[in-house]
Amino acid sequence: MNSPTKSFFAAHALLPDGWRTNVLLQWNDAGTLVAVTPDVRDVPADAMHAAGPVVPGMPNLHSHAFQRAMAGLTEYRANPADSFWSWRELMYRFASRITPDTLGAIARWLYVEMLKAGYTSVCEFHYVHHAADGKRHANPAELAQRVVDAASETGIGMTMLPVLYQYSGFNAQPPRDDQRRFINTAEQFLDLLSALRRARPEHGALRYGVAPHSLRAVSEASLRAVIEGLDALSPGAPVHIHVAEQTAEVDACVAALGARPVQWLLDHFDVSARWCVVHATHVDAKETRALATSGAIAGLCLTTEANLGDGIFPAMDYLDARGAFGIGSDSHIGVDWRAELRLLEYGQRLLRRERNVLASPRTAQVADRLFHGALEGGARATGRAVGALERGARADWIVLDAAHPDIAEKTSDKWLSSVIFCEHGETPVRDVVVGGERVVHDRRHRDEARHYADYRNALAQLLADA
Ligand code: NGQ
Ligand code: ZN
Repeated sequence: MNSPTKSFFAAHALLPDGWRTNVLLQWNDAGTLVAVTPDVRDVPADAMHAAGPVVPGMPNLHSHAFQRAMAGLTEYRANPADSFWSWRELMYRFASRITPDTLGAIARWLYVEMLKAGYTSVCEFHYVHHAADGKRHANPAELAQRVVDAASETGIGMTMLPVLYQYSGFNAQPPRDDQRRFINTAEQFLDLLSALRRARPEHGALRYGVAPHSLRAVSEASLRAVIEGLDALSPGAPVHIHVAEQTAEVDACVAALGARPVQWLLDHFDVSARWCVVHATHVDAKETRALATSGAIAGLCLTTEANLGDGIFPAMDYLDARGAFGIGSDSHIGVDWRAELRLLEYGQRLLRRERNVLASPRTAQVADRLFHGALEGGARATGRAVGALERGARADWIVLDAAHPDIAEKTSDKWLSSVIFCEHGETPVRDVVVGGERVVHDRRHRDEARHYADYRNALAQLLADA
């Protein structure tokens, strides 16, 4: 790769032990940090200099890339009881028009937006596999491969999680016609994953895992089979699953399996730190504590959960129980980790009519606690060495704009609070480096004009087909 230099000097950088000054970041050809040294006196002559405070890049642990192109198209009341489920009808209609070319163009633009926001890794929960009539592509992994290629073309780190989807509901209800694009048996699914891994092998910026869609969409046997199949390829790789996003799903799960979804999962699987339990919105007090203790990551997608009317995750109780969490932009109604973290706190404030609810006895500033928590949990959900500026981690970071009105004149202990809770004009994210390469400079992605033009063409085509 053609990094202009392999060392980077920051007057201020957020390291695992807090804000440090005069930090030298050094990385190798593979994009991995080989040294992170605070308080340096001698800065190499060829080191680049940061234009502002440096913080680790944020992992985005949940994305359905194609949904980016329908943001803003479902904000009207289409029927008397508009809900998640009626949104899903519109979403399926939109999904039915996606082609390999339009998917690639949407994903490239989405990843440009993510990078500009400071997301440096994404976990793609990818379930549109086949042609609209359900016919498999000559390469069964065609669509997933387009998404993987979009990540490498734009420069974002990726965890590709092909989705296993079998049924339309609990008790193995057959898929609907508009779900045919998603369907595989466990065996077909593992073939797809293997084909993809052969065509696009793992490297420092690419990892694979699996995503059984939800307890209503897969059987217990195939959930086991795909985890075993994954372990044969890549032991301990990430497993992501949607759970308990909607109360109707909880009720159906109780009726079919005799337990609430999170409880059932904890009782039947060895749920551990490799698991990312996406949403987990509807958990009772016992599930909240048990999920926290399991080490699994709660994949919170606050702006989407608000947009879809899912409900409010019991974040205070979960964090009190030391639960791990990360954030995802999911349906991409917005692509900004700052908004996700802010809403995580604001949901609790509105519910409890208090302020600074998610502070902890050790970390009085909510923003600091949430930022560090989302880095750590998000990183684990990626299964990649990201989320911290330390030796052995990927060289992924954000340079904030020192002159931004929410940062200027303040001391470093107020920067995260200001960046996360304030929203004034342009983003404070100025430059973004991924794997040691600067992909965003002065708020512009290196190829943004081209990817935007392609996105507009794709969107025009999808809307014309509507
Ligand atoms: C999805 N989206 O997989 O895209 C889901 C809706 C479903 C979100 N959960 C589809 N936000 O749950 O069946
Ligand atoms: Zn999702």
